[in-house]
Amino acid sequence: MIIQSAKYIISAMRPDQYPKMGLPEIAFVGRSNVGKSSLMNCILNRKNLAKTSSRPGKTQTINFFDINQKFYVVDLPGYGFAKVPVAVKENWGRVMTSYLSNREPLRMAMVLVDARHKPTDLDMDMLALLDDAEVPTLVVATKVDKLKRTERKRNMDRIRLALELDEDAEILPFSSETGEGKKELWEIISDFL
Ligand SMILES: Nc1nc2c(ncn2[C@@H]2O[C@H](COP(=O)(O)OP(=O)(O)O)[C@@H](O)[C@H]2O)c(=O)[nH]1
Ligand SMILES: [Mg+2]
Repeated sequence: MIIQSAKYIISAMRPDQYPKMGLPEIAFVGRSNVGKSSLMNCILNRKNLAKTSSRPGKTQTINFFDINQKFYVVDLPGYGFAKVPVAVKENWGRVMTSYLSNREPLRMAMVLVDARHKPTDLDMDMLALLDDAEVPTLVVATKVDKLKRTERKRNMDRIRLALELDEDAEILPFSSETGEGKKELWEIISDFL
């Protein structure tokens, strides 16, 4: 994918603020600190379009980016950050659920999990929600540069098992440090646009 333009459009808190252009949308979800902003910056060839931060739990809105005036990349709030008050968490949950289950232009969701760790119940809940909403998903294992070659297969198997994925379901290894997986990710996104 050649990125001719990547433009921040809006941080939406309510459905009436979502773009009304009708362009197809690709959403990115995952736990706080999983590397979502880094991945988005990496695949869009931008240093700081999606704000990266070592302080998790910062993105509380649904952020839309216009790519090539052809589609939107959608950054959803990271989940599972302990230090957020329950009321705020519940609101994020509602915001996310409403977007993911009712958004007509949504073509696909990338579910990011940290390649080093076993996925959690929250990741399972997210996959179940997407499954119910009949949104196609791809599990992306982030930060693979932190794994030794020998750990790779073991960790991918662990993710597959924990998320109850089919044996032939793809898990895409990704690193924003090395760019590994970037080309493959774009190929998959292009197929769904
Ligand atoms: N080694 C390595 N670190 C990463 C990678 N992606 C993100 N990080 C680091 O993980 C932390 C969280 O990244 P960020 O993109 O802000 O996560 P987000 O909360 O999911 O948006 C930051 O310190 C990043 O530098 C990666 O592919 N490899
Ligand atoms: Mg982020």
